[in-house]
Amino acid sequence: MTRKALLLSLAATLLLGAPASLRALPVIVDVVETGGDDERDAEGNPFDTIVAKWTGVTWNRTVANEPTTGAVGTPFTCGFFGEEVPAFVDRNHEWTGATPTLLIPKYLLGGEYIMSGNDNRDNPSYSLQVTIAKKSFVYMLIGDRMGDGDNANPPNHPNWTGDRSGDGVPDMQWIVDEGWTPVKTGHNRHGNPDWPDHIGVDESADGAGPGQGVNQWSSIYLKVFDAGTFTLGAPDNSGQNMYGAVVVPYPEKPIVTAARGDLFGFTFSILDGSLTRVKADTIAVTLDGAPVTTEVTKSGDTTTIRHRVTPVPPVRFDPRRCPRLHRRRHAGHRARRDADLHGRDLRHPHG
Ligand SMILES: [Ca+2]
Ligand SMILES: [Ca+2]
Ligand SMILES: [Ca+2]
Ligand SMILES: [Ca+2]
Repeated sequence: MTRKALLLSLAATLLLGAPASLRALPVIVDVVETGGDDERDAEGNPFDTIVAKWTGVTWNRTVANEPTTGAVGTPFTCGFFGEEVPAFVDRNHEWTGATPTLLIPKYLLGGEYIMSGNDNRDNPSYSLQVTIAKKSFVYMLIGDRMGDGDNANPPNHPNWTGDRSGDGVPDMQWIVDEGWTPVKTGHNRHGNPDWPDHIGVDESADGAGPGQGVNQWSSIYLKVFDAGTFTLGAPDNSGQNMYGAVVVPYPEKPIVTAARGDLFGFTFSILDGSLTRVKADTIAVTLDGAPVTTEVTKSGDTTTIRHRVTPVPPVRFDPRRCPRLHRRRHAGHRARRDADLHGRDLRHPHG
């Protein structure tokens, strides 16, 4: 089995559950803010730190040049997440690459996101009830200074016990309690694979392009939510930037998340989709055109398919099993016999 054959001739048959009907945009269908500043002007109209907005929502600027350049009363629509999109409703800060060469992680690009008021960062009872139409990856962008005041390491470093807000609870303890996990692909400005991925914040939008004008960095945390409503808790901080939230739809069909192969076999990991799933007991694999035995296990949403090639023990060379050599051996015998006869003839011309 050649390496090329191993990589190219694998065909796996995956029987999938019946797909449900596909849903169109948007993914974020509602965000209900509680405990925010929800500021109003003298006439009672929304002003400055208005309630949270999200992708697809349009509102008229209540302060000039917030969240982007424009006069009061002109409309702004929150678009999809990407380089230099505005971060907060009451600032002209932008999300950007952590450095000019460390761009916004690809898994965030094109997601839907929530713009909240930066001045809600110290509101102890703040929360967002977020309703999503489909199962999604939800990413939290949390300022590195949160909890420990130090921009040189991740939020609430090193053990998430810091309480700078002084409420007696480690800042944003709910991130830990509710099972959010840091996204660690080595995509941080420290180049440290044990620390979460990074995104930059260009405060005042005074830098043009990725990683320009960056004043702060946020680390990225992830949790998967099914369709329905989930809650984001209080920012619980004392002066650093408010968190951001990006929602990326879960793949609808299963996707291969890992594929490793060598001369001793192969392993595939397949993540279930939100609408269709792998039925682990129906998987059939052919290799070089022939069915092969696989070990299939399923843990949560991940199906793992392993195939191991039976090791072939070293074979001792046996020339009798080689027809060409066998013929040569016999030819050699004949040659030696003829020589012996000839010699015998010479030595014993009459015998
Ligand atoms: Ca820190
Ligand atoms: Ca606290
Ligand atoms: Ca800046
Ligand atoms: Ca910028």
